[in-house]
Amino acid sequence: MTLDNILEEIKKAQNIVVLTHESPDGDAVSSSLSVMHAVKQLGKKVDVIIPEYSKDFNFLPGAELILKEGTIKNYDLAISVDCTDLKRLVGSKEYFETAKTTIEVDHHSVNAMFADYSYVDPAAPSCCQVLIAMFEYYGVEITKDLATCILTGIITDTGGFQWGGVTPETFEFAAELIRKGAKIKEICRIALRKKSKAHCELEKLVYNRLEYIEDGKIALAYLTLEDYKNLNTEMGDDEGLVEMLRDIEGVEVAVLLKEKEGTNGFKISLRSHETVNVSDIALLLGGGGHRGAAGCFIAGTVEQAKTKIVNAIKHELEK
Ligand SMILES: [Mn+2]
Repeated sequence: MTLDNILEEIKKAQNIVVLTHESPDGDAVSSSLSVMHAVKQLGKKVDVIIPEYSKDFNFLPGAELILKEGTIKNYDLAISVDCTDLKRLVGSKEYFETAKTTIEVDHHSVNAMFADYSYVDPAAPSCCQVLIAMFEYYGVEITKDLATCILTGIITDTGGFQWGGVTPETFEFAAELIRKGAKIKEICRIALRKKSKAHCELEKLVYNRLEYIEDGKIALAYLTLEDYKNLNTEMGDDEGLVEMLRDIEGVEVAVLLKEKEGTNGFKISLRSHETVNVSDIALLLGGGGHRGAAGCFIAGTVEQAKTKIVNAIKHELEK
């Protein structure tokens, strides 16, 4: 069984590296640190490499150990978490490619199964929930630090137990994590609700540029590199903006176009209430994600990107 093979590989390895996707969210950073805490219990040397992430996650136990680069070149074992395919391991891909053995743990329904051992549970609402189920199977001790990381991943990827995929099991895991010492109030305050001032300024811009298309079924806004520069933004400042558009009355698909540095194009974030499958729209344009949350990249000017994404959404709405 894959789970047994994974444990065997972890036990065999001397040097382990943990990697996650680019623009890491709360689940990505939390999953990485959760694996680190668990693997350390087995007496292993483990590096967590995340080239860039929001400083908001620095409250997570162990965050001070996150590295920008590896301490060695060829790890015995590379573990990727919360990542759908190799090309999303931006900045850390080389460590995955040069490792002797590779493992991936994920919860995205579209996953490239790119490791020697892929353990993917698309029914789980966060990668951290897949991990806690694994850790229970392995008999890993859930310390307060580990509990804090896992609960943060579950809370951030479910918007505080609100989004799709949350099951009674999610609450059972959460109850157990709180019993082990995770502080839900603190996690929600820091990882879920806290907004930077730059975020509020971006929010203003998004509301100013908000366009309703198709009788208000599509809500669309964009942000340019200049906006980000003018506001001196940091990574994570634009978190939650596309969800804000999704929650407007009558909106079925929310779209936020974010100009991406060095690409001459836009990163497109799509959200829905899951009645429209935005993952299908993103897939058509070379991206991916979940039924209610997905993304892709479109090259060109803001007008060109807008036309392309709106046409793809219209096509999906007509289905
Ligand atoms: Mn996730």
